[in-house]
Amino acid sequence: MSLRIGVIGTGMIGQDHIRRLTQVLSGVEVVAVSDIDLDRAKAAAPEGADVFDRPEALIGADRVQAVVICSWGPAHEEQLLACIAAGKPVFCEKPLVTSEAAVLRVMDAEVEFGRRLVQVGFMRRFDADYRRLKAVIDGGTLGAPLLYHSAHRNASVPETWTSDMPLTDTLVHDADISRWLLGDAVTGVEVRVPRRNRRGKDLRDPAFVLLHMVSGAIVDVEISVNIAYGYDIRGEVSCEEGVASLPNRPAPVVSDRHGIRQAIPDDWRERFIEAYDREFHEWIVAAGEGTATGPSTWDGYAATLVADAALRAVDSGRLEPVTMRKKPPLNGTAVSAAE
Ligand code: NAD
Ligand code: ISE
Repeated sequence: MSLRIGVIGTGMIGQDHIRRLTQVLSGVEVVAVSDIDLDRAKAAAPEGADVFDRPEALIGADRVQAVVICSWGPAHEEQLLACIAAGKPVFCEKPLVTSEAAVLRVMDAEVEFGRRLVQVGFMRRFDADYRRLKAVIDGGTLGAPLLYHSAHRNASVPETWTSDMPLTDTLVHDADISRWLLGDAVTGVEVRVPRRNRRGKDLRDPAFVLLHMVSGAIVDVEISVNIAYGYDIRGEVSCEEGVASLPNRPAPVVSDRHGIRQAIPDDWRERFIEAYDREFHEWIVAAGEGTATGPSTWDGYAATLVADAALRAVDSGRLEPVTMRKKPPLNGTAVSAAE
């Protein structure tokens, strides 16, 4: 029997996830969609799916067994709380929510419900290259990780982007993958904003972020959201006895009379296509059992605290501390003993 799901938010990633849920993965059926832009929801709805103008109506519908949230970050809290109140498993795109106060409300609601229901869309953890990189670090042959260099480059972002979003919407991926990759926790954040990219208009772009980890390791992150040439994600970990890196691009190397080159993806849809497929495959299995797997509310909480600290660090110019509360056992396996 297929898992019957409803999708809230039918913009760029909502449409891409509907495609994978209807054309790539099995054991799942999209039976409902909702968007504040009703025409967009109607256009994205698979045949036979109900279209709701209110997300709460979709969440409450008997036909809907589990929910996928792809609306804007500030809308996530209300929709997550409604899913938890209805006892329905929910996959929520990152950022889980956009403030510490909101994430604590979601975490408390899930704990009170008594079972994991929420999975956050940190798809990098499902990417084969990141998994192989983590296996090398965890294998210990290079010694302890000391530095992690993370480059997160987007060709462009929509006109609607606000100045905080490179830190609240983009940096959260690097915050999460750093904790997961290094098995460590973030204890403080610094941000430097160098000469701005003129293509980014009023955006704080690029941003250079330092994450101080509990072990003493340091992560540097380049956030560029208007770099024109493509979507380029890089990562290199310097350890005590060697260095391990993501392959530059998992794409064929082409040699011809113009030289030697490798294609660069346009955006996240192409670069992480297999990772999204895998994260949803695992989510569908867990949601079918009435629960969630992978990145949890706790991981969403950790990333939210880093984004909040980064915003404070922009204003203060100082190292801003990150202090996490004690982890409730329910919220998934901790990535580090430091949490
Ligand atoms: P988008 O603007 O293309 O689409 C968002 C859609 O949500 C729009 O159609 C909008 O009308 C709708 N919406 C907004 N508020 C709503 C509400 N209260 N109720 C119902 N619908 C609402 O944006 P997007 O790029 O598709 O991003 C959506 C979410 O997915 C964001 O949280 C973003 O950070 C995340 N995202 C994640 C990844 C990833 O790699 N994991 C990639 C892209 C986007
Ligand atoms: C987008 O929302 C994503 O999550 C992408 O993975 C990220 O690279 C991009 O910067 C965000 O805008």
